[in-house]
Amino acid sequence: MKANVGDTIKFVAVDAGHNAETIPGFLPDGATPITGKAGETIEMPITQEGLYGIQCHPHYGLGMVALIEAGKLVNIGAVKALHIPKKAADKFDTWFDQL
Ligand SMILES: [Cu+2]
Repeated sequence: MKANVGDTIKFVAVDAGHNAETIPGFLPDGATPITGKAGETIEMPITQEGLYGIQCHPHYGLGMVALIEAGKLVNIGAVKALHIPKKAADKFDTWFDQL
């Protein structure tokens, strides 16, 4: 999804079995990582331009991820170089093609 610097993304918990947290290294320099607990609604301020990768930690390996695009893709090289589980990486690759 697209966002703008200054926005706040709200991950609304609808099930106690999931969380939302930033994937390590998958956010722009200077941005603040988030780590939601399972079943917790959490907000993430978009403070920097770039790509933000979000995982549901228990289901990361199953490909439960999200991508937020804010402004210029300043960190696309860095995030493409991350080691990401196959099913999640396949999703990101599909989304990268659509940027
Ligand atoms: Cu999950």
